[in-house]
Amino acid sequence: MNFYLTEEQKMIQQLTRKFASDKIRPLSEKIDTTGDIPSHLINEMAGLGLMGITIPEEYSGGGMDTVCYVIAMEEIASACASTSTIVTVNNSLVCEPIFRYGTEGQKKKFLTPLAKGEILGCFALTEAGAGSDVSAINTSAVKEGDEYILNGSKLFVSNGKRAQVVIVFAVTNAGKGHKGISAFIVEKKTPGLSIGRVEEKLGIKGSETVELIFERCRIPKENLLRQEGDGFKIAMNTLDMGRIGIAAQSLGIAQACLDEATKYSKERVQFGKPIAQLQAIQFMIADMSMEIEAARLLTYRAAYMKDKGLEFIKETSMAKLYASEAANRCAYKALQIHGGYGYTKDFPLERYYRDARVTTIYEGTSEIQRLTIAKELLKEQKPD
Ligand code: COS
Repeated sequence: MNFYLTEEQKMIQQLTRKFASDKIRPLSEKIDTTGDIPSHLINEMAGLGLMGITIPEEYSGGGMDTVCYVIAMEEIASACASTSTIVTVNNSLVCEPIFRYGTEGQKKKFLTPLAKGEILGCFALTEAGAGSDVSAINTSAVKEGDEYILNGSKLFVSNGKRAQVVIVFAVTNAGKGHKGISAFIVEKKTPGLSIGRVEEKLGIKGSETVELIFERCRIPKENLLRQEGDGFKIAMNTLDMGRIGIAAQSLGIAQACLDEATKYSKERVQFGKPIAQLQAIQFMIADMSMEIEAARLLTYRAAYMKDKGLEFIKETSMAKLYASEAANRCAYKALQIHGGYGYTKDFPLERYYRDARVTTIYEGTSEIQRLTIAKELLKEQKPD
């Protein structure tokens, strides 16, 4: 066992830390207030190979491992959680399933421009009546000749406005429960596909969250991912990778909270001395730091296991669950250390507090992660 980063991992850490500090952090407040991430920032991230980090170079990806992806996500999220949402969705939820399940033709047509960051993708699974319960989706795909006709609507689609490609999950065989769901690569320009409601949210305001409506959208049969009926498994396996990304995002937010809290506690004088000298503040800082390290170890382990081709469902759920809840606790404590100032927009704490909140919800709530961990654990136990 070794806890050291490889040369490549150190290189991506230095690169993304500098980029986050020079280019992303100065824009983060504006991104939050305007609800928009400037396209030049996305183009610069694409230029650094951050939109398809783990995708092999032959498809114009970064050709790096999942640990590198986690490191990059952590650095970007510590500067701006909204920006890291665009990165994680494109990497984990779009490039990854096309790489794993796509045909050579699908990879050439969609994966290469997505991994290059020339176009962006989004992931459309959730519906009004199907959030945690994925098999309850209603969007339908009916085969007609060489096409599938898609009807229905999807909710809470991150990056759904600016994406040009959508991974859509739809029912192709209603009698078969989760085995009747299929996955499609859908081009945004497809006639019949429109953007519905744009959500007003508490946090992650720079990454738009929208409803996508499909009205008799004709999808060529070549855009089916793998086989009919494979959609549920594709969604689950994709979310396993996605949850590593959200764990890393949570880690980044938590680290930003700790960094701000330590800095402020050394500057803020009360009772004649910096509050960092008060034991009540020290205890909060110590707890935050310990939780971040524990979350980091869980997250890096899940990424490492994925890279080694090991089963990592339980580990990714543990990483996502722990890191997201730790990020919320860290945001609470860091804001508390800032007192009244933390509650104002003069400091970034209130943004971190708002941005952290969604991490225990999207890509599977904390309750779904607990369910998944328990199911996997119970499966592992051999009968006497
Ligand atoms: N990774 C891989 N496979 C998984 C999996 C995971 N995380 N979770 C479940 N599966 C597999 C099961 O092993 C089972 O396989 P078999 O058909 O071969 O037996 C199959 O999927 C069905 O699993 P299960 O019987 O547990 O299905 P349920 O409908 O009871 O529950 C949950 C599935 C709740 C775990 C799933 O729907 C889920 O993860 N929901 C959360 C969805 C989510 O994250 N939404 C956010 C949307 S993206 S913003």
